[in-house]
Amino acid sequence: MTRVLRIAAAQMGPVNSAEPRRATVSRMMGLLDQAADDGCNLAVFPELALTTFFPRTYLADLHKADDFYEHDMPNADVQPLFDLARRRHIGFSLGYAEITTEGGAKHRYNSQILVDRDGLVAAKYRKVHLPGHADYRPDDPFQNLEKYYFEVGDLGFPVVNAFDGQVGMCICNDRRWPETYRMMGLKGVELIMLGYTTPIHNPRAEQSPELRMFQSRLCMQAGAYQNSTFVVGVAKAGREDGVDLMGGSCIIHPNGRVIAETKGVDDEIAVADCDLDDCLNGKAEEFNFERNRRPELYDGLLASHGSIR
Ligand code: CDT
Repeated sequence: MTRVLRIAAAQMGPVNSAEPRRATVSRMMGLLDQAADDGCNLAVFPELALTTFFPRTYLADLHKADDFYEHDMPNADVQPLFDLARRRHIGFSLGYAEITTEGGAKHRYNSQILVDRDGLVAAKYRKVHLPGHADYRPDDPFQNLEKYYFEVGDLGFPVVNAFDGQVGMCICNDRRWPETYRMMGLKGVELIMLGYTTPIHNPRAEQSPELRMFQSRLCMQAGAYQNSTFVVGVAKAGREDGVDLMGGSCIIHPNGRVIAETKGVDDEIAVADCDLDDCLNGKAEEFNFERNRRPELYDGLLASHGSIR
């Protein structure tokens, strides 16, 4: 028996602030159509796919940022993408800024959803590892205000049964944390979909674009291998509102190898056939958690700040 899913990493070029939501959605529809033409069952879009990466800009009145968030999902602007998915019988995963009102208070999350082949939302994830800072730093040439614009996700790391397998999601900075993969690995994940928006320069550290790309790949490949799962990492790339974002979207096999990747920094898909049964051997042997993990010796892992003696 095989469980082959043909997956498209649907990388997007920049989404500049001036671009209307509907124009962005129509670009995504172009990518989804391409993926469907290639026989894909599933396409994965980047983090905050519908807008510019607005946490790089400070708005003192948080409510003035409301237009960057989706109040409902789907909504009138993105409904055509959902309709296309249903018509072409292809699923997708999409990152977006979510605003919701609970108990009379507004909550904002950096979210990602999985939509099935009938155009229905099958799962949702809210980003846990928010990089950057919550305070505006006027002397800093580079703001990353994710902690200002978003709360830490409150849904944990769900793994759901979908597309014939065990499927989970995470978002951008989450990919740098082994806990992200292991939380899903312990639930038997076979496919992790993640979108990212990563500047090619880090002004706070002497890092070449090559080193930053290496680190991005390193953590995704290690996460795939150590949990015997496919990982699909998808970039929003190119020069967005004056900031250069890395591309390098890729599909990674449970053996840790990259099996498909994008070449440029614009709208582009990379496609691979992913047999979810390829996860089974690693889970049964080398990374048989039941047999080979030693949780009784990992006590301190829940300590927060390097305080283990
Ligand atoms: N979006 C996001 O999480 N980006 C971070 C950038 C950190 S920039 C120094 C990332 O980990 O890629």
